[in-house]
Amino acid sequence: MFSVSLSLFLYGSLRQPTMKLSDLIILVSRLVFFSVLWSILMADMALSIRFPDRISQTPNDSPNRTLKTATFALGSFWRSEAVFGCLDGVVQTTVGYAGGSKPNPEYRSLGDHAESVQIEYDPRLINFRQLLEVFWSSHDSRQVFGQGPDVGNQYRSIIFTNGSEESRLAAVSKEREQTNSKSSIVTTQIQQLGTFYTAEPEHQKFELKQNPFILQLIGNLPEEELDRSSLAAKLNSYSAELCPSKIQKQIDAKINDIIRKGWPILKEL
Ligand code: MHO
Repeated sequence: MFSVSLSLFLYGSLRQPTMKLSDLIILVSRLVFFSVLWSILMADMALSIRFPDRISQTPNDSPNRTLKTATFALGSFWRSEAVFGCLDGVVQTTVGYAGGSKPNPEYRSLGDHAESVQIEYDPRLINFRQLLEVFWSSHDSRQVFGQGPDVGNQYRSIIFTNGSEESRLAAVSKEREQTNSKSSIVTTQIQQLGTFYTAEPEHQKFELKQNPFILQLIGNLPEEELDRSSLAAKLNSYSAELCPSKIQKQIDAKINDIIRKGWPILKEL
């Protein structure tokens, strides 16, 4: 395409039998113009070939990073999921049942399990210690047999651990919490994670599902994608107004921007 237009231009100029100085100047400027264009084109191609990884990737797409999981129980899992979903470094959140012995628990018959949230996170961006801080500051670990208005054993407070280092960190943080709580007893249990039973689909991203407008804004993802999506995890927190206020405002602005411009789909934040 490029060569064809260049030939036509040059042919147009050379075709005239007698060439005046002004024609020569025009011809030379055309040549310069096309050489510059050609160099830009070549440089661009060379760069794209040399650096294919310059194509921007969200952390979610990167195949080789190692993710870790952490599991907590801190009351209703609808809220627990929203507590963690907005944190930087949290990639995915899932609600389920853990901490008991009943096989295959269900929402209406969860036996001795506790409503829990499992968090998949990138340890380069957030660590277990920081997740523990969020855990302690997001519920009342001294409340007996329930959390907030919810009464029952299924709402008890638990830190589930994977291995001895996490158990140590959990114990240290609990001692600190107990010291700060003075006379009232911190009820939180610390236990090695056994089986985590994923809860029914209607409990996943529950807060987001109360917000059909945002669901539509992200393209009415099928359940499976919604469960895996870090964008959905963030917007689940946003819908529960549990993102840090700065992020809450940023998301407000982004959504307003989309509404104003009429772009149909929110892909990333
Ligand atoms: N207070 C909540 C508890 C829900 S939960 C997932 C309710 O509306 O019933 O246990």
